[in-house]
Amino acid sequence: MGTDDLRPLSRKTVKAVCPHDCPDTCAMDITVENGTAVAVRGGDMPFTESALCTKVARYLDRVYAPDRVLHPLRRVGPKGPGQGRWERIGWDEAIDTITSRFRAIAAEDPQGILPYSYAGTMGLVSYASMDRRFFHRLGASLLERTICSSAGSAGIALTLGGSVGMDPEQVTDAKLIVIWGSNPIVSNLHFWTRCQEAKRRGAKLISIDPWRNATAQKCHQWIGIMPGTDAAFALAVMHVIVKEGRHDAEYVAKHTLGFDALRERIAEWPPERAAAVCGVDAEVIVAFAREYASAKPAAIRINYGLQRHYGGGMAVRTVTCLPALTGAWREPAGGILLGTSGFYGLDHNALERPDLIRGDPRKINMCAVGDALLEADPPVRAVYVYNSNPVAVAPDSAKVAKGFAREDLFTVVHDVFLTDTCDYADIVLPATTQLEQFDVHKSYGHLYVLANNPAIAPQGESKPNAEVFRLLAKGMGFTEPCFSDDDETIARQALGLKHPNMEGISWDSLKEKGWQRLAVPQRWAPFAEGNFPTPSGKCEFYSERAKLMGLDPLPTYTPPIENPQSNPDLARRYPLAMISPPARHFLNTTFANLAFARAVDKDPRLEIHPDDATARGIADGETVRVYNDRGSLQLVARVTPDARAGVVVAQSIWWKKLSPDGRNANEVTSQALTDIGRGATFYDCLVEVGRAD
Ligand SMILES: Nc1nc2c(c(=O)[nH]1)N[C@H]1C(S)=C(S)[C@@H](COP(=O)(O)OP(=O)(O)OC[C@H]3O[C@@H](n4cnc5c(=O)[nH]c(N)nc54)[C@H](O)[C@@H]3O)O[C@H]1N2
Ligand SMILES: Nc1nc2c(c(=O)[nH]1)N[C@H]1C(S)=C(S)[C@@H](COP(=O)(O)OP(=O)(O)OC[C@H]3O[C@@H](n4cnc5c(=O)[nH]c(N)nc54)[C@H](O)[C@@H]3O)O[C@H]1N2
Ligand code: SF4
Ligand SMILES: [Mo]
Repeated sequence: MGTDDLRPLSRKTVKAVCPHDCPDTCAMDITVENGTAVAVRGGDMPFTESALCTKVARYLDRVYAPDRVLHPLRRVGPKGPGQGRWERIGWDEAIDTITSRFRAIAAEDPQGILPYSYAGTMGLVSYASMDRRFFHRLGASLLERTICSSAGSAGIALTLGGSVGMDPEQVTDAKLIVIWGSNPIVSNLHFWTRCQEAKRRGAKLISIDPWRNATAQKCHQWIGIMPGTDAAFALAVMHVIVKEGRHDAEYVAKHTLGFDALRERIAEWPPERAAAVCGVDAEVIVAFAREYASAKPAAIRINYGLQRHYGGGMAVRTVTCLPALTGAWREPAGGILLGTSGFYGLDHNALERPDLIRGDPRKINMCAVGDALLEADPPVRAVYVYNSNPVAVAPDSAKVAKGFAREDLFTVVHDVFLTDTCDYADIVLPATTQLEQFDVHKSYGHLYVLANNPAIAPQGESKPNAEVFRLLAKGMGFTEPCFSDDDETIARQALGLKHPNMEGISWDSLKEKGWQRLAVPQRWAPFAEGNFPTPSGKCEFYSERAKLMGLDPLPTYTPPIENPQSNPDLARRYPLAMISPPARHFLNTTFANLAFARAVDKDPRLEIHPDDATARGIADGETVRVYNDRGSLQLVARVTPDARAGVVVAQSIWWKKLSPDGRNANEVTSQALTDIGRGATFYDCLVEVGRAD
């Protein structure tokens, strides 16, 4: 028996938060025994209902993974996958190496330095605080963080005024739930449990999605539309509703702007026209319109899947008009939800200190990082990657990898694991996991604020993001007091704003309680009486701001860049529309390296409709090649009508180096940006598929 076993058992439960990029932002209770985390459970926060999803229930596999990066590393071999040979170095040497390179570049032009980060952790401290201060003060290029939600956010802002919507907790009382471009069993589990409760109480569930995903399989109806055609569908639905006088004339008159103009626009969209665009029967559109207008309350859950197309911003703007037309906003269980983040009043200026920005740095769009690394002028000379894995997640991956492979580029990656991006790093820094750091969280899928308390000591020599930026700031000689703020001070600053929804919420109360609901009513119908955060205070069918942005001021259909209508020649060569939505046991590329997650999915697959498979002589289980002008990858075919005809589905996001041919779906996706919000167009992607031989 070792001496450790004779110690009295110290056992505690720590209130934490799931850090991942997921709308549920769950509360977690961590059981710690003698300094080791032994159990992770769902916390008592109402939205979480004490249950975590299967992947985060295995969070300790991540925390205690034997292949975690635990020390700073310096690359001693050539750049690229399979090449990396690492040499352990100390933190002092790592910080010195980075700051001396940054100093030399900054002396000529600090815009040569590019931060690259996204949502590896969503905590306000780790996501955007000390890091932003550091790069602002440095005068580095500014990164447009648009890889996920910016098109939808910009689209919904035109119609509703911000990232606001119905309270997802109320959906249990809905009579109709439309799950539109969303797969909540995979990506919004705790919303789905509420949909199931509504179903038990008699609600009808309809999925509108090109893919009969896990959720659609459990809905009463699946409407399998072609990718990128949602706006056409919604315009025809509005056409039917207004033509048949099924709209809520009183709500429309009081709380919307531009109904007459909208009426003219939707007159152009009889169901037959939309049916041809969307690839569904006109009768399906008519029946849906009647059902949607008559069900009370009717809830729509849209997710970000439907805005990953060129017309994605306008699609979200257009779909979002529906609940005002039918007055669905009158009830707490009615309306539409894309995200809730606009309800929070957090002090992002205090967190990020945009006032520190030196000069007028250029902006680089993260979705086009491949082109930026290869073509930007003046060139990008150093990249600092944290909270992200661009070599695997950014589109047009061959260009991204080629950019990162540049011998003259100095690359730092701060991560928990040796990701695909680390293969190109000069210096790798070890990151803590959520169990090893302080943080404070908002959510984009509910209405609570949560505190994350550290449960265990940092593993190895790992450090949280903010700590590394404090060291870098010191190394650069930045003397502004904000560079000495500790993590709790930063959390306190985040909550320092006077905002009606934040009343009674402070860092101290939060740290103690673990979570607090925003100061809004329990049964809340935010727009029952209008009060939209638009300039007019109304739901804007007509948008002056859209006009000023050079856009159509009315809802409209903007087709994908890659489809038969916009590019018939391309569509002849590459007739299949490929989408690559989230896989259940991965979170983007996070978890995709862990044995439990890989055991479920085994090989990366391509779901293809039997008609499309037969036409190409492809049998179920065969290895296929997916290709277009940007690149190609190998996948295993799953022949299934769950992918609608004309559409192929490659669930994502796999690590490239853990895939059979070292490639993932982003080999074929495009760097083109959306109509509004300069977002990514991952699902605006035509391909051809053939047998691998
Ligand atoms: N398990 C798991 N959860 C995740 C993630 C993950 O990778 N795995 N990723 C997280 C992230 S970063 C995000 S942004 C969120 C939300 O991420 P989303 O990308 O919204 O993901 P889903 O909710 O899976 O829903 C996307 C759905 O949109 C469909 N779709 C694609 N194109 C269209 C279209 O043009 N029209 C319509 N109607 N549907 C379309 C897809 O087939 C899919 O079913 O999920 C988060 N949660
Ligand atoms: N083909 C295709 N591509 C896609 C998508 C798709 O649907 N299809 N979805 C897109 C979307 S919606 C998104 S949001 C992006 C996601 O892109 P990313 O935000 O890059 O997501 P991840 O791949 O999960 O990478 C996050 C990395 O951050 C690391 N990390 C976690 N916590 C910390 C921390 O505290 N500190 C540091 N330094 N690192 C940490 C993780 O280990 C992980 O390697 O991908 C996009 N790419
Ligand atoms: S990934 Fe989402 S559902 Fe899973 S524990 Fe985290 S917040 Fe909850
Ligand atoms: Mo995302």
